[in-house]
Amino acid sequence: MGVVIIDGSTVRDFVSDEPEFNKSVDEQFVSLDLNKDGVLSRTELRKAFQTMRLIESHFGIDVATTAEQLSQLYDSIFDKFDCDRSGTVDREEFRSEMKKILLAIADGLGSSPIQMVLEDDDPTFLKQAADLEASKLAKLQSSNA
Ligand SMILES: [Ca+2]
Repeated sequence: MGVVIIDGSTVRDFVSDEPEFNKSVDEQFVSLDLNKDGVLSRTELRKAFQTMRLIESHFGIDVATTAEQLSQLYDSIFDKFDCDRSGTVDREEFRSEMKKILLAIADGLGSSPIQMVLEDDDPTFLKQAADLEASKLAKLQSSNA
């Protein structure tokens, strides 16, 4: 477990590093595609958001609290992801929505850093964004030395 500090630019850097971002999103996609049919169903995506804890921690203040509200929220998110209304979310849809969500989070964070306490194996994108930032800092420091 560790504490990381991230702000909007941390998240934006992560998203704009396209190869790294796509790799990470694709990994997430594969691990979420429980029945391995190459697309995410409503159930799979719902599990995804429960796992990533994006909704509870980052979708804003006072988001859904009851099971019913949560359910509606997950439904509306699924509809957002499923751009072509096919009833499933494919890899491209997943990538582009994750990007939008993360950029929205970045805007929300702005330049005020937040502290996050994370498990070492935390699967969230924000953890990966923070790791990327840390590795860049490390490179910067070693090149200055
Ligand atoms: Ca699937």
